[in-house]
Amino acid sequence: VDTDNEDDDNVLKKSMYRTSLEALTDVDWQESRVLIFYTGGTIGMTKNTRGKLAPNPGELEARIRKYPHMHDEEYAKERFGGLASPPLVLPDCREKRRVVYWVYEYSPLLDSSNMTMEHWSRIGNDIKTTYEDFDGFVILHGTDTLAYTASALSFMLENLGKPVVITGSQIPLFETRSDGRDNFIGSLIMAGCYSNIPEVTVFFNSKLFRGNRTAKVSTGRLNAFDSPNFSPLATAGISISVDYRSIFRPTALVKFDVFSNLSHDVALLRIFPSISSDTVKSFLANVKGAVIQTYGSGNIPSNRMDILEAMSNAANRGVIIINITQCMHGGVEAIYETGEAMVNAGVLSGFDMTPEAALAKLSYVIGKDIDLETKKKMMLTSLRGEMTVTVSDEDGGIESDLAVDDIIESIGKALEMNSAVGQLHLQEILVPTLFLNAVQNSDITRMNQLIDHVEDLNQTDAMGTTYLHVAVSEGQLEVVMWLLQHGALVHVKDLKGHTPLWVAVACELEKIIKLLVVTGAHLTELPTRVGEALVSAGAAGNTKKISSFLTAGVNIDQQDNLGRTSLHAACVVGATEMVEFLLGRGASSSREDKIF
Ligand code: ASN
Repeated sequence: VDTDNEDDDNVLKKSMYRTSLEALTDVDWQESRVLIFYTGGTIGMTKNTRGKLAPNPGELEARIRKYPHMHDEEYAKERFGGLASPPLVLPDCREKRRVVYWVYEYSPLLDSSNMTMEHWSRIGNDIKTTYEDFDGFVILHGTDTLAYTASALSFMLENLGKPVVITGSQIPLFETRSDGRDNFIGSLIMAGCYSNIPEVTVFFNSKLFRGNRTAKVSTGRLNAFDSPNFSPLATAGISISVDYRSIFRPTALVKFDVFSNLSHDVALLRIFPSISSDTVKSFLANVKGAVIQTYGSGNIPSNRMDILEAMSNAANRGVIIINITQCMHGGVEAIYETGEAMVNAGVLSGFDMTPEAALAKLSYVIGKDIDLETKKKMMLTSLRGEMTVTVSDEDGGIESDLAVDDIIESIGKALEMNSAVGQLHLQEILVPTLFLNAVQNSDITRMNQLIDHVEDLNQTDAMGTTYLHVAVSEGQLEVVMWLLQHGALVHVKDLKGHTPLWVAVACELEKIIKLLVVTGAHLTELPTRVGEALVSAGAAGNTKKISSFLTAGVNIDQQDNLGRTSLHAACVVGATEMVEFLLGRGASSSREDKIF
């Protein structure tokens, strides 16, 4: 991304990538667009004259262009040959879409040890600015504080519907032996080709982790990151295998937004044998939120009334105290008396959160303008899949739906597929078919019965169509709402590049369009393509179609590639009513086309 021509106040502007974005012509459905934020870290460093690793501003993009593993120059020339600063293109990697990507370099580039909460806000706000223009985002980041950034962004990016993948490396990208290339390429693939993983994730050493579950576990190994309490979301072997059942998806009917008013008044204290009262007291005196790392499953010495009193006093003053374990694996459980004392002192369980996630969550929750009780409730709720909330046995487990199990079992028997593997395979085939049928028939009862068996609610068929595309094309508002509330994503495109919103506009479904827009949907078609559709609606006198486009957020004066607007078209055919309608909705009568 060319930043030189701006009145460089170090702020990301759409104009930096717009020209090349708009150069993507009709065939853009075969491509996905990813924006890389290069914040610094070893991945882009080179050795300076003193032999020390340091970032080198302005170098990364130019060097990537020379590496055929990371950039397909031939493809780029053919597609973007005429552009002054063409985007980069990932060579073909056996995925359905080609990843076209842009690099936005931060200034200054940072070793991640120098990063602060302000940098998280900057990244968050940059994602907000560019959110509608890209299918996914990659953040190149130093590894030292990467798990903190990943945790913080997972909370700050509210109702995220697109992939945000953070990566870095142990050895710089351009060294002959480097983990950087695999991490870089893997992250681009995940951000560009897996729009059904709408989470803040970390891609490192062939694994995709939920960001707020990660920790840096090694200074020297290439598997520098782990997610001790949560299995990877995806693993890149010969092919990429995704555990769709674990994906966290937004279910609220609201738009994506970024919350960046984080509180700085949080801190972490690790209990150790014979820790002094004064240490605990002075620590708690200076914070609004405290994470206490205790022994084992959440224990402190039960005879240390001084510590418990200090905590209880702080909790009464309104300090939110979270108990997490010092162990690398596992979490806080109320099984020992020594742990119960903490609960009685008003300390909340952080379950199996990592220290990074606990601190980031506290800082996010405390920054909110809500009352203390709601803040505490939020701390005890898994907001982004950051912790496993253990439910006591009395509440019972999830009961499997016998009706569905029975159907699968009896079909299995009829087909003589009696092994467990055979049954599982059958389930993988049958459940999507049964669910699709329920969606098509607006059978919400059936959908409710099947949902726990559905592996990926955003799964696509051979045409790239999702359940949401289908429900929209059937015009069933209730089914669309049900799907959105269960995690269906508004941004997944079919193989023609259309999102469910385009389908809703094409079918002129006003209420569904409104619902999708409220949930953050936006048209992704080229503006001139939208212009064409407006022109033909204008010529056909189809006011309903024009209204649908307007509800979907389209500018009434949008021109096609010949510069025509719907008003031009209506005038040419003498559709008086349409002309009145358009003028009444604010159409401009002074747009010039390129024809006359
Ligand atoms: N010190 C570096 C950083 O965090 C470490 C790395 O990226 N591997 O920026």
